[in-house]
Order: sequence, then C-alpha cells, then structure tokens
Amino acid sequence: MSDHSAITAGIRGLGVETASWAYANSGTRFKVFAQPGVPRDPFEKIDDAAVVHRLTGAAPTVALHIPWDKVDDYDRLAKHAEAQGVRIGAINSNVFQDDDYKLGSVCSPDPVVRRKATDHLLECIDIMDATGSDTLKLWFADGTNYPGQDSIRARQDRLAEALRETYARLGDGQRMLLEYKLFEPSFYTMDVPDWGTSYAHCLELGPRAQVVIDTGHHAPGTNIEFIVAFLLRAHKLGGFDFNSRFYADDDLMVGAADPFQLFRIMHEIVSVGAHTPQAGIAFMLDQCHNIEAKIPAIIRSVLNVQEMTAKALMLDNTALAAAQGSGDVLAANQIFMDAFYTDVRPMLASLREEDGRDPDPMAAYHRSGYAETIAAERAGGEQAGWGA
Ligand code: PSV
Ligand code: MN
Ligand code: MN
Repeated sequence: MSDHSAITAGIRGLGVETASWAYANSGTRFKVFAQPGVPRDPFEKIDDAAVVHRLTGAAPTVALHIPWDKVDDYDRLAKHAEAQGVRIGAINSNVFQDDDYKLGSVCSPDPVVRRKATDHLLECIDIMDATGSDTLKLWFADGTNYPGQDSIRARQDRLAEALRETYARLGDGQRMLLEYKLFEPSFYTMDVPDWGTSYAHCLELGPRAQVVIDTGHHAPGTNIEFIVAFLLRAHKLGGFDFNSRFYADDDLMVGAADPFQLFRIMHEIVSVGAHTPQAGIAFMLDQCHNIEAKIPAIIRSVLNVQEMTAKALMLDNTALAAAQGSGDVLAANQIFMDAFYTDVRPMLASLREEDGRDPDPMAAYHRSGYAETIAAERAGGEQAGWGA
C-alpha cells in the first residue's frame, strides 16, 4: 500500500478540466434533446462549471470552444471565471463548421481557405492572451472521402505549414496540443488519424507542441495505455480528452463504458508522477450529454476520473516492481487487480469532509436546488454547436 499522505496529496492536486460545450445542448448528429436550464452564453457555462468545481473540488478549469464561446470582452470572461473560483483552460479551435471547409481547413487544396483557417488558429492564440489560457487545442476534421480525391502527401505539407505558423505565434508559457482521430467526418483519410502522425508533427515543431489523446478516437481494441506510456516517456503527452465509447466517437461519460481502461490509463500516469499539476498533463473532458442531465453527468465524470486516480495511487508499486522483477506474472497481475478492486469511495468522501465539502457531491447537487433555479431563470438555452 502506498503512503497515505502521497495518496491524499495526489487526489487534492488532481484537476479535471470540464468542457464548456458539455453544459449546453449538445449531443449526437441525429437529434439533440434540449434540456431546461442550459446556459444561454459562455458566462453561464462558466457558472455551471464553477458549481461542479465547488462540489467536487476537482474541476478548477473550463475549456472554451471558439466561436461557440465567442464574446466581446475576454478579459471580462476570465475575470468572471476567477470570481466564480475557476479559470479558463484550453482554447479549442473550430475549423470544421463553415461551408468553406468542405474540402478541409488547413489542408484544403484552396490557399484562400487555408489562410482563413490558419487565421482562426492565430485568433485563438489572441484569445489565450486575453484569457490567460496556456493551451491551444487543435482538432482538424480534415481528410478525404475518396481515393484520388487529393494528394495525401501534399495535404501533410499544408498541415505542417499551418502548424509551423501557429507554433511560431505561441507566446511565453503557451503550448499547443494536436488531437488525432481515426475517422469521421472523413472516411477514406483523416489528415491526423493517429497518435503517430500527431507525434511526428509535434516533434518537428518543438517542445511546445504535444499530443492530446481523445479516448474515443481509436480503433476498437486499441491499447490506449500503451500510447500513454510511450508519449510520457517521449515527453510528448500534453493531455487527454476523456470520454467513453462503445462503438465510434460516442462521447459518453468517461469511466462509464470501461472503468478498467480508465484505471489502466491512470496507472501509467500515476506511476511516473504525471498526475501532479507540475507535470502539466491536461485531464480534460470532451463529452456530450444528450439524454442525461448535464451538470450531474459532469460531476459523475469528474468523480470517475478521481476514483480511478485514487485506485492507481493505492497500487503497491514496490510490491509490483518486485513481482515484475522476479517474473512472477500472477503476483504482479494480482497486485494490479487488487488496486483496481479497492473501494476508494469512503476514503474520498472523508477527504471531502476534511476539506469542508459535502462527502457526496451528487446528493449535494440535487439538494442544492440549482437545477430548479436555472430551469426557471434561463429561458431558451443555447445550442453548443454539435448536432445544431
Ligand atoms: C470531434 O471528434 C470532437 O469530438 C473532437 O474530439 C474535438 O476535441 C471536439 O470535437 C471538440 O472540437
Ligand atoms: Mn476531443
Ligand atoms: Mn471526438
């Protein structure tokens, strides 16, 4: 068993970043089921994120998506966040929802479209400057649907050029994370389909470019913890977009479909101390809550990450190393599984009490009346963008 103070310090230091778009009406491409009380603007999204943080103590930052979260005064938005006890996290760019991007954004064969897309990425860095955010998150829907549609190689050159220009614009203390996705919306090629492509581009760019792993963006059966271990070793893991999937990019609550996978991922993180804020790994949620109530779903997701991290912290690393060193396969596996099966919920509940919080954040939320208040006060909540 690991030392208790290391476990509690690890838990108290863990921050899970929630996504602004998850608080609004968002969901599948087929139908978005509107819910009462969803935020009408980015300020209200931050208010909801602050509620999640107050109850869990583990969600201190909220990611923005531009232009979904476009405001006139970003300094005011950042100050609003601060006043609510949270901070602005990653700025997510959006170069996929314009008619101009039919054939791609930074990889488009049309130089005018590429210029527009790159200008948007640069604008996102301006917003980082204005909000104090240190992270730019890039996801490109770029790709092709048909063999021969465009040159795979030329598209890589265009991507590299746009990334270089964006990287050069980063200020001190800022970084960019490049996300990959196996398929969708393009079905023949995606221009950043996998971690290897993202890694290669980041390597070429320099130390301030890192890979972000969206847990929903792989082929079924992919060993994600291997990717985590590899990227950590190469100092190229920037963070996660956590969510769960059964089939494709389902964007369900993290830890819901496969809590053991989340545990295995957090074990790789914790085993090298990368769960601490100093390690700079961003633990972000990228989810949509289409049929479940949004704020409780986000509370559940934050708690799932916290619980799996606590289990990983409980793992007896000395015993595991000894079993591994002596080639005792069964003992090593048992030590690993013992940690996974440990019920950490009572320990986390008392930690919350020690910190002056309700031991049960979900029950506290339901008792708080917040859901009823926002349903009454916010008429006509906005669409986040997905499925709009
Ligand atoms: C699209 O697949 C996606 O879900 C990516 O994961 C991005 O991170 C997210 O949208 C927001 O742009
Ligand atoms: Mn994502
Ligand atoms: Mn996705």
